[in-house]
This record gives sequence, structure tokens and C-alpha cells, in this order.
Amino acid sequence: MDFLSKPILTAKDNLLLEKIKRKISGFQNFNIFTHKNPDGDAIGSILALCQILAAKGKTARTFIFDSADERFSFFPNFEKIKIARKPELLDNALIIYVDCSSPARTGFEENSFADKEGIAIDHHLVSEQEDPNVIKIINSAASSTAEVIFDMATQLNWPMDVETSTCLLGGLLADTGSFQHSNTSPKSFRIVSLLIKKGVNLKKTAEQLFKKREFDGSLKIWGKVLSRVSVDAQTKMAFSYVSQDDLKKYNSNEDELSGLINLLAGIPESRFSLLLIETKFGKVRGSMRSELYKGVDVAKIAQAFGGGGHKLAAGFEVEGKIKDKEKEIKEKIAEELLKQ
Ligand SMILES: [Mn+2]
Repeated sequence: MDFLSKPILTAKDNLLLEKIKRKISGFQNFNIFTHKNPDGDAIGSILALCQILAAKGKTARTFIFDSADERFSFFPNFEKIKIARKPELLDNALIIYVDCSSPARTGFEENSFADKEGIAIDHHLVSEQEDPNVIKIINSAASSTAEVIFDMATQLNWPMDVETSTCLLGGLLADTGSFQHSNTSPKSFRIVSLLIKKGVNLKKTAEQLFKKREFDGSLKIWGKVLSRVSVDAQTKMAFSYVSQDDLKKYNSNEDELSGLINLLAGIPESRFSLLLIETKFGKVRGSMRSELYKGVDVAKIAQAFGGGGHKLAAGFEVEGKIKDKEKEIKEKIAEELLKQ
């Protein structure tokens, strides 16, 4: 067996897989959740899992708390995702958390999950209290949750048709930024080659996922946000923000801002970047990025605000408006940075 053929799951994971297999066999109904502000990996992974379960004769529903970016509407069965503040859950169902590992990240009220049995499939390492009701399979070596699901499906002989494969490919492409991020591994390429064998269209999927921004509004607001970027002399943090007033003025929305943070991360004199976005719901969302050689762990900083993510890409959310919170957030970040 060459090294590329080895499963990225460890022996311990294999025991977990057996547990998960038995757990899934014991249920007919499944409620599938992912994190708030779902990205391409979250959407692709919940849809892939939903289709796999349907192909096994099970009944599954997928739920998201917010709207999803229009770009993701090409994912097969996208229209079946239920977007609602109050999820209409299937009864007697097993809960599956995808691309996150706890109720807190879903946005839904935590008591709707209380005492319910669940599984979490994820690739984010987070320090959370263990929940005896949730079996977690978390592989931080995987580029995306899509990769973890691909491995599980392969090892458990789950059916993967072209639609499921397209969802997994989309998830993997989204989280690796089309193989440009440092989380891309030889394994990622191997999985893509196997997905291509299953009939997915790599070119078309990549085009749909990263299609050019056509909105005049989005280009203008990107220009405004970039013109505001400052790099702090002490912390070397590149910073910018988007208020609700900006979004109104440029007739834009939060969806059109995705990708902007990655531009900030590339500013040469910075060690990491922060973009604050004011949400419709009276909160401030912080996105942080860094690059491998810059030696800043943005996940640790995000955790100080109750958020999470990866070493090089993380986020958090706090209540309030940017004008009231900016100073406090920056001070806390400077403090956290000293601990690294
Ligand atoms: Mn992901």
C-alpha cells in the first residue's frame, strides 16, 4: 500500500467508526446541522451526508440557521436545505453535527438539542466540554469535513453517487481555496482523483463555486473596505471593517463580502488580519487570517472571544456595534497575542 492509499483515519478512529456505524443503524430519522454562516464545506458536507443517508433508505433533513451564499445554489439538492430560526425536527432522530461539533456553533437554541443523541463529523480542533450524548469524529489533518465524510463513506461502504461526489468535491474545493491553502495535502488530491472517477465535473464545480463577482455593489464595497485597511505598528494586525450603514449605502450584503478577508491576510507587513462585519442581528462578526510562516495562531485569539477555527483561519462573534466594540476587541487581541 503506498502512503496515499492509507486512510487518514487512525486506529482509534476506526473504533469510533464502528460505534458510529452501529449508532446510525439504530435510527431511521436524522436531523443534520452545521455551523452558522455556512461555508462551501459546510453546505457540501451536509448535502452529501443527506444524500448518502437517503440512498441507504433513511430519512434525513438538513437545517441551517442563516441564509446561505447564493454561490452555493449549484450544489445538488441545495433547495432541500431548511433555513429557519425554529427547526422543524424529525422525531426520534439522531442529530448529526457537520463541520462543527456542538449545538453552540449551529446558532439554534441549545435547549433544542438537550439530552438528544448525536454524532459530530468535523475537522476543527476545538476545546469544548465533552458531551456524553455526542460521538465525535474529528480529523484535524483533513482539509475539510468533505474529506472526513469521503473517508467514512469509503470505509463504511456508504453509497456515493455523482451528486454526492459533487457535494464532496465542492466542500473540498471551498475549504482548500481550490488547492491554494496550506491545508491541501496529497490525500486531498487523491480524494479528488477518486471523485473524478465517480463522474464529477471538476472544471464546472470550480467555476460555479468561484465564479466571478458580477455585482457592481460588491466591487464598490470591496474598494471601500480595502481603502480603510490599517496595519497596527505594535501587533502588526491588518484591520478593516464593514458596518450595516456601509452595506446599505452600497446596496450590498454580507454574502458579497466572502473572500475579502483573504485579501487582507496577504498584506506583506502584517502578521495576521481582522475584518469586523456588523450583522443584521446586532452582532459584530470577526474573521481572522494568518499565514503559516507568520507564526500567529488566530484560533487561540478567536477562542478568547468564544469563537473557534484553525490556526490560520478563525472567527468569533460578539454582541454590539463596531463603533462601540472596536477598541475593546483590539485591546483583547493585543493581550492574547502576548500569550503566544
Ligand atoms: Mn470546513
